[in-house]
Amino acid sequence: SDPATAWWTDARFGMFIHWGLYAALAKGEWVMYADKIPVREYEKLAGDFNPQQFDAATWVQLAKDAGMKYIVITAKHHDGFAMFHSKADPFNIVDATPFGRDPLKELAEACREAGIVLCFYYSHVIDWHHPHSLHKEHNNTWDYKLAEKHFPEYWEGKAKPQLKELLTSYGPVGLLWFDTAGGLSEADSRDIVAFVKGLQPDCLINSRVSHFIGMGDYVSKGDNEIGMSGEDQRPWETPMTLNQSWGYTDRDQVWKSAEAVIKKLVNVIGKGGNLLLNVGPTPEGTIPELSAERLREVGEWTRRNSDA
Ligand code: FUL
Repeated sequence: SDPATAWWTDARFGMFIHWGLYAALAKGEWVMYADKIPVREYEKLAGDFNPQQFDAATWVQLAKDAGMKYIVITAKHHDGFAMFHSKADPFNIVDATPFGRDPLKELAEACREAGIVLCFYYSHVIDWHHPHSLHKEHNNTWDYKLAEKHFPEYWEGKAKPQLKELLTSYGPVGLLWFDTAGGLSEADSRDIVAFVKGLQPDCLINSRVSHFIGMGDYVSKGDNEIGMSGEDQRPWETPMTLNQSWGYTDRDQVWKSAEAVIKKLVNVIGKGGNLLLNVGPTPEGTIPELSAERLREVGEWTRRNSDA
């Protein structure tokens, strides 16, 4: 096996966390796009975003209880809001909200203490807040005109500077989880991979960094997709939700039972993959109890059925 990905293939099970400003609207992480919310309106959410109940150690403990070995949290999702202190863009949780804390700093600390590997999701192509981000399909066309976009201003001015911040201020980053690369050129795909490796050579990169074949250190399957054969040539991971959405929502009540999740986990691991199981924390900063209780049950089952 490949020594670079060994820690990760050994880890098998990780926690995905979709947390952002969108939690305030409780309609999932695509709400800005779905409802065509103007940037100036969306920004107002930040003025009230104050997740006082956020406690990094509690989240990390839950991951541990579930038997997870790494955490991948949305540092920036498609809405463009940075959940960390970014000097490259003031639209971030420290500068734009009354909360004023950097949850990624606190998570980095808690993960280090608990021996959990911290990783970041970063939406590198879709960014509905920035006037110059440009994706193949999903752009903010209600605030900005496609014809006036100049992608390098976003790429050099926000995406790369923020990635540099993530790779230089939070200690070792286990992996960067990129997403929705539609429209990204092969040159820019290679550029971002080289940029990340230049800053942290050991940081893994998932295949969604680019639509060009074979990029990244491992394959991200489709959302909730497990795959059939178990004959994959490269390490892979299934990103999966507990209900039907990623970001916090108050209307999605279709939950997988703990038993169903255990079967998925066994299925994925049996085929040689990793399972990245998602939770969508609330605007108050807590992991919904329905999710937490399922994760704890999964961990209990694993402990009951292992001799370790
Ligand atoms: C998708 C994204 O568009 C979703 O919002 C979510 O992050 C999922 C894991 O990947 O492609």
